[in-house]
Amino acid sequence: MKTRAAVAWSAGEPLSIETVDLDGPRAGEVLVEIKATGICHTDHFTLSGADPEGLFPAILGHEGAGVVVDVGPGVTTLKPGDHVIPLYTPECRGCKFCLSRKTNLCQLIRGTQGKGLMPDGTSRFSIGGKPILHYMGTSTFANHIVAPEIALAKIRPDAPFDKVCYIGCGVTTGVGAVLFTAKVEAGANVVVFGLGGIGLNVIQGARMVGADKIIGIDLNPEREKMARQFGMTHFINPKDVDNVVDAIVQLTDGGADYSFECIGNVKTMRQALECCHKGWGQSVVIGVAAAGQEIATRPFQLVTGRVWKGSAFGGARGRTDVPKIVDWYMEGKLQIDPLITHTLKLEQINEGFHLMERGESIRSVVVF
Ligand code: NAD
Ligand code: DAO
Ligand code: ZN
Repeated sequence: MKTRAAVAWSAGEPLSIETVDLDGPRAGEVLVEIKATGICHTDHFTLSGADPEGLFPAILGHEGAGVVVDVGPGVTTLKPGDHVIPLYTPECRGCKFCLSRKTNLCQLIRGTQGKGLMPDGTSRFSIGGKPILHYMGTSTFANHIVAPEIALAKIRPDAPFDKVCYIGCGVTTGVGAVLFTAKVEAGANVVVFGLGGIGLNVIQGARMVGADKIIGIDLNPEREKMARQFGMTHFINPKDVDNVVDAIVQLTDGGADYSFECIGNVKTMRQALECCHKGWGQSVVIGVAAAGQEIATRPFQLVTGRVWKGSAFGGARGRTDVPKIVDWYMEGKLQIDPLITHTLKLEQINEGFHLMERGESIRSVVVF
């Protein structure tokens, strides 16, 4: 079939709207009509050329929602008409990683997904016979995609696509890091570095679990208002204090119980660790730093009980947890609507990237 997509022909170039050939689903695969997709920082990172693993030409996008159109042989858990969210972290429930119950990083199709290919080693997208690569196994900047069954979460049919697409990355990454990775308990003091599309969701996760102080850190003063609406109790702009770590330690009577780095900057990753309480404070790295960057601290920070860990996709098991997060949104336990600051047509997708670069959007969503 033919579909429309924003194609990334090469790094650093704007996306180009093209008519693309899409082969139908093979064994274990599903054809999905994408109804809406968010534009995330990570798409920007790859398109900019800063992502060492970025491959071109490709169809980017990893934060979508849509409807199943057709299924390939052997697909048992989805049928045409089902509403789904594509998962860049699949959940096969059978690999060593899934069975460990210690991680959400399913590895069954990791090798081919990282190469921009379907599990059989080929691409379903092409233009004029030339293959176009998939991206993160999702490629939600296309109106139709083929994805493995294990990389699709079935969601309730009454959830609005233009809002719940954000659960495909940002919401789950932020809220999940609080609930599934850190397992923050009620009454804890939480610090969030970076109040963008991820950090604001960490803040609402912290509020959901009943955190006490929720301290937000951002260089952009415009972020304070929205963060307070999501549950932030204190705001620190690093420009306004001599030492951000000292300011947090003072505010929390010794340090944070939990901190989350949602920027991708190795300097703030260090601050996030060192602002944690001696003996038990945990710092979770969510931000993805540029290629070649390394983190540093004095090892004594760890010897004296602080814990440094990371979180991918909020530690969520996609097929199990994403439908629950959609339910929480539909039940009013989570806010998404105020975070969708811009809704665009596919033809306007490059404007979505510009809004992000200028710090003017939290989330832009493309509706097909
Ligand atoms: P964003 O650009 O929307 O937000 C970043 C925020 O950090 C902005 O508000 C900015 O003003 C602030 N900031 C920048 N430098 C700062 C500094 N030195 N001190 C204080 N504040 C500063 O980005 P986002 O979409 O929220 O993504 C955040 C990070 O999370 C990115 O690195 C992204 O790639 C990563 N990410 C990780 C995962 C994961 O699973 N681990 C998933 C999605 C995104
Ligand atoms: O299993 O080796 C692996 C990689 C899993 C991908 C996790 C990606 C999380 C961070 C990237 C940002 C996603 C938008
Ligand atoms: Zn698995």
